[in-house]
Order: sequence, then C-alpha cells, then structure tokens
Amino acid sequence: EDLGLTADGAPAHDHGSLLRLLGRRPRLLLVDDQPLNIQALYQVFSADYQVFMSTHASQALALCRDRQPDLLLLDVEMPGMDGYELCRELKRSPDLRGIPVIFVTAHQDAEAETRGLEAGAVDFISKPFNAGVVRARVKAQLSLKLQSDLLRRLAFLDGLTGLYNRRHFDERFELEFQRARRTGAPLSLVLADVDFFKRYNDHYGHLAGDDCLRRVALALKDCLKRPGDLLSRYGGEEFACVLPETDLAGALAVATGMEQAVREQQMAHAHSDAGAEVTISLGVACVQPHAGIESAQLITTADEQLYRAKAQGRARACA
Ligand code: GH3
Ligand code: MG
Ligand code: MG
Ligand code: MG
Ligand code: MG
Repeated sequence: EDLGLTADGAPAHDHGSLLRLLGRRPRLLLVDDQPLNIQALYQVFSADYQVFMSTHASQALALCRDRQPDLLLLDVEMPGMDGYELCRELKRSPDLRGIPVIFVTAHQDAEAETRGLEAGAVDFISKPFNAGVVRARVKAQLSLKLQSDLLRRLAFLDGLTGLYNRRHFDERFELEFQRARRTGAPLSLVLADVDFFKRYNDHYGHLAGDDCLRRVALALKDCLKRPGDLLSRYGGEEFACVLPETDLAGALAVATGMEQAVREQQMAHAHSDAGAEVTISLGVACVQPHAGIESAQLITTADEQLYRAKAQGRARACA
C-alpha cells in the first residue's frame, strides 16, 4: 500500500500524493456568511478540490455529516452560531471531530487566534490572505489528516491476513453487545480454529503456514453475507466472527458453511488426524443480551463449543 510517505517517513505534501492517498479529489467545506468571501476561497481551491459551501454554521454541521469533507475552512463572525461555536460542536461529535478546521477571518488579534485554536482548530489565517500560503497550509493539514486516518485504519487491521485484528474485535464486539442489549436482538459469535496447525507448520514450514492462514481468512470472508457481520483474526490460527441480529440456528448455518468452505480449499495437510486437507473447528454461541449477562460469557460459551468440536474429532461446528 502506498502510504504517501516520503523516503524518510515524513508525510508528503504534494498534491499528487494526497490524491493517491485518497483515491479521489479532497473535499473542502467553506463556511462563511459572506458569499463574496466564499467566492474568493472557491477560486483558490476549485481546480484541485471538490468544494462545498455554506453560509450558515448550523447548516454546515449537516453538510459535514452528509459530505464528509476532509477539511473545513471556517469564518469566525457569523450571525446565529459563530465559527468558534461550530468548531467546538464539531470537536464534540465523535464522528466529525476528525475533520480539521482552519479559521479564515478578518480578525488579526492574538486573542481571536487563541480562541480559535482552543476551540479545536489546527490553524488560523488572517485576511487579507495570500492564495499560495492558504493553499499550502490547507495541503499541509490535509496531509496530516490523511496520515492519521491511515494509521488509525492500520491500527485495526491484522498485517498477515488483512482482516480486522483483535483490538478491533474487542472494541466492536463490546459495541455490538451494548447495541443488542438496547434493541433486544440476538447476537451470535463464531470462533474458528485451524486443526492440527502446529503440525502443519512443523511439516510445511512457517511461511507455508502463513499462506495457509491467508487462504483460510479469505475462505471465511467469502462466507459472510451481511454488511454488519464482522470477521477478525482473534489470535494465531483463530478467527472470530460477530453476527449481529443472528440467532443460534443462523449462526450455526454460517459456521457450517465456513467449515465446508475451508475444507473445499483442499489445502493438503499430511499430518492432520481430521482428514487429508486443512480443516477448521468452530464453536458457536448466541445470546439475547439482557442485564446481568456480560459480553465475556458469549466468548466463554463459544470457546466451550469449540472445545467440544475439537473433542468430537474436529472439522465440524458445534453450538
Ligand atoms: P488443534 O487442532 O488442537 O487446534 O491443534 P493446533 O496444533 O492447531 O493448536 P496449537 O494451539 O497447539 O498450535 C497452534 C499453532 O499455530 C502454533 C503456532 O505456531 C501456529 N501459529 C500461530 N500464529 C501463526 C502465524 O501467524 N503463522 C504461522 N505460520 N503459524 C502460526
Ligand atoms: Mg463573517
Ligand atoms: Mg488455537
Ligand atoms: Mg488449532
Ligand atoms: Mg490447541
């Protein structure tokens, strides 16, 4: 993956690397109560950016949700909600606080600049501005924002398989559990473990073992049908699958499909007692979350069922 980093690891600020990182033109939201001010900024950015505009701070929040801008250029003085207030509101909102804010204002004084930065802005530009400087400052902040988005994404991915990692699982599993508790919908968990994988490594080598894990990951991924289903690498050769709004029968059907999908890969395993090919065992658990039940209990139950699948001869799913 092209991380848009220069050779020494510093973020690249040129427009080409921004485009490569995003895979599209960056989106810029201009908010100013004076249409003429918006027009001036529009002329600076319209060639390289996809530009959205608003003359009302209150409307700007909705625009942020709808258009997901990569950066916000914000006026200070506006009737109704002013720029400081909008900035603070944005930074309070978990899904919007990642959008960097740069103030562009007629204010020249240190107090105004301090207030702006304290409201959560990353930069403060006084008018009259120089188009080149504004462009460069926007680019620099955008580049930092994209780097941090990317690092956040990588922090939740498993490097070997490309699936979500354990950190992401822990976070999302807890969220799904809370959601199920609120809605009363069933929540299922499938734990999968590769059979006799130590012997696989011993016989074919660790690199082949890594390839095997990647293929298992792909096969498991193919078994998921709903956008809300969540597959992650739980540990070394173990995978976890969270299935929201799925009852035990539905989860067992998914798990059975997974077992079959991995077996059908027909990856030779000369030292498995469960067959001539690589197989997995799965444990399935489901809860109707209610007060008094902890998310950990779902994991414990799935683990017990996985153990049962192993004890019954592996290459199967138990619920
Ligand atoms: P069982 O059927 O009871 O699950 O037996 P097993 O051999 O699969 O279980 P065990 O827990 O004894 O061994 C798991 C093996 O998985 C040992 C470990 O070296 C291997 N493993 C864990 N992570 C990786 C990895 O990232 N790459 C490779 N190649 N092997 C891994
Ligand atoms: Mg104004
Ligand atoms: Mg294991
Ligand atoms: Mg195993
Ligand atoms: Mg084991």
